[in-house]
Amino acid sequence: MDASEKNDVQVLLEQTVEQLNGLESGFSREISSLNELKDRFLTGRFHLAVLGQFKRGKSTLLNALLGQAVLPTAVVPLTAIPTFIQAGQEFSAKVLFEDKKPPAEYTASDSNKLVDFLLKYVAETNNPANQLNVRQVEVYHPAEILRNGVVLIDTPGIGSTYKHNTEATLNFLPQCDAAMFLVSADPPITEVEIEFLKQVRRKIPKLFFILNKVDYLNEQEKEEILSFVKKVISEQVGVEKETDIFCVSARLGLQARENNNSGLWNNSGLDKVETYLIDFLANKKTEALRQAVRKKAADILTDVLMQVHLSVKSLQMPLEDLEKRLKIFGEKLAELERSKLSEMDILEGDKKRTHEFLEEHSEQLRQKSRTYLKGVAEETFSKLEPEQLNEDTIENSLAEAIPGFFEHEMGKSTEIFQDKMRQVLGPHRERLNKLIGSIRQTAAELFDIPYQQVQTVQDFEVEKRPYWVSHQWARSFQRIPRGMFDKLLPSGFRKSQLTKRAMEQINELVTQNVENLRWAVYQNIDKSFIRFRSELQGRFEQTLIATRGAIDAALKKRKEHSEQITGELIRLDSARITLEEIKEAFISKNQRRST
Ligand SMILES: Nc1nc2c(ncn2[C@@H]2O[C@H](COP(=O)(O)OP(=O)(O)OP(=O)(O)O)[C@@H](O)[C@H]2O)c(=O)[nH]1
Ligand SMILES: [Mg+2]
Repeated sequence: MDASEKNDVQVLLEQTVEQLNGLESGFSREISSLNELKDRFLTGRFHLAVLGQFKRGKSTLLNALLGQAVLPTAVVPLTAIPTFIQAGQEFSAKVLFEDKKPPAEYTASDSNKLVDFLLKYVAETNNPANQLNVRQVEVYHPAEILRNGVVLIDTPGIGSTYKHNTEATLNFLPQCDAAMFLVSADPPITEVEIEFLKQVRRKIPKLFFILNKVDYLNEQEKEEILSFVKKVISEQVGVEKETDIFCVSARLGLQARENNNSGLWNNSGLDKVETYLIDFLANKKTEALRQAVRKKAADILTDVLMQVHLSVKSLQMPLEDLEKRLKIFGEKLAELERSKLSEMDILEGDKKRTHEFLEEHSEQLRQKSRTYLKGVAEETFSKLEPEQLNEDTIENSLAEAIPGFFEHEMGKSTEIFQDKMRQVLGPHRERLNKLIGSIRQTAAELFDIPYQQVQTVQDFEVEKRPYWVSHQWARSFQRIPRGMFDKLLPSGFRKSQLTKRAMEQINELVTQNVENLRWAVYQNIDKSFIRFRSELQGRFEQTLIATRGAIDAALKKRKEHSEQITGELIRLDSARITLEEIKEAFISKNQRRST
């Protein structure tokens, strides 16, 4: 898609708004929807993540693409919180927290200080297991590559000893639109990466492969590693054999950008990655968004045109005839209103049933967690000598296991409930479409105007904001019922006392953590139902305005100012013709309007 075509959609949207502003029928709702569409079209967010095992050079690669060292890098596993990098006029960063704490903000042009600022929050060493309760980290940067509305995401490496980092990244995958998957030479590719890649492929629609750190290798070694990696990912993961793998040195790339050395930039291999990404982001991404916007705008116009059509007809028709038809329409609407109410009742019932399902799910999870954590405690018991055993050793082993286990369960539960909500709300949405369709159809038949069904573009409805949540899991024993004289007890008795107390503590930890998880899911369920309910109400009312509202308004005009009707009719009909043309232009794929 070239610039003129991109412009085209924008121009069409602006023309539509201009036309609607010229009509007196109060299209304010449609005008704000069209402006919102334009806004989303121009800023269209796209989440492109960098994924890979720890220490493959993910943060360094992003720094090279940005042109300076902004993200912290190190020789030890480092990035612990996904960082969202998006376009901004100036350099800045913002850290949001889970609790009520106000965001921490950074604005200054010194990139070294920005690195220091980010280090405090995103590094595992400074914020172990996300003790600071960071919800999200956002960096704003003026780099060229971010201009097209892309959000680059630096993710925690998988497979390090910090299990919760792996889990957090896995849970985050469904929100990525595309990803760069990074491997490097030493070692070429590991079992952990293969397993990770399998999951990534299932969840992310578009993947690029990058072999980093090629500065370590001579030409022959590079070729050997490249063919080895290709063989492994095609045989074990099912990636097509012909898939390109970019060979780069992120370190040289960063040096090149910092020293303005274009020869070195080309040698680093990153020139090709950059060109590819810019091209991909400009075409594929905007194209998908453009299609969705065109479709959505055409749907809005269908609604508007129906309203204009109805107004024209109502103004032309003999008054008596108009009143008769309006009465029939009113009766039909009362019937549809009843269907809407019973739809609301079913929706309420479905909400209750979904909550019950959540209660069952939580109970199963409590049992599963108890079994798992008891297993962890028993393993600790069996590994240690009786004199090494105490509450602290058991508490530590549980504290290590808990975040990974519950992050994983959180991810699984989220997916289960997303599916559940799709299952539950899908039939409601279908019935709602039918209901709205029958209001329109009735009006169209009664007033003898063309009828067109509107299909909502559902995927695009969901507003996309980068979001990542790191949950806080209870990991330490609540009360400390340490037996003061434990040391003096015979070892068999001491062990049984300790086991008893440990099991009590495990029950307590399970209750707390499952409750955290249950509450988060409960709120998501409620939000989805509330959103759907207001969508149902909103679309129903909007359709009433577009049909009955238009006829009522015409009737009123007929009675009050019959002398102005001819002028109004001419205006409406000419707007109708222009709007039909614009709608055609939105629908026809390769249409280019000259303005
Ligand atoms: N030789 C060489 N070293 C590199 C290259 N890219 C990154 N490194 C080094 O590899 C180490 C890890 O780099 P990072 O960018 O922190 O790696 P990461 O994948 O973000 O690591 P985590 O955040 O811990 O997952 C650092 O010491 C980098 O300097 C490269 O192209 N060549
Ligand atoms: Mg990193």
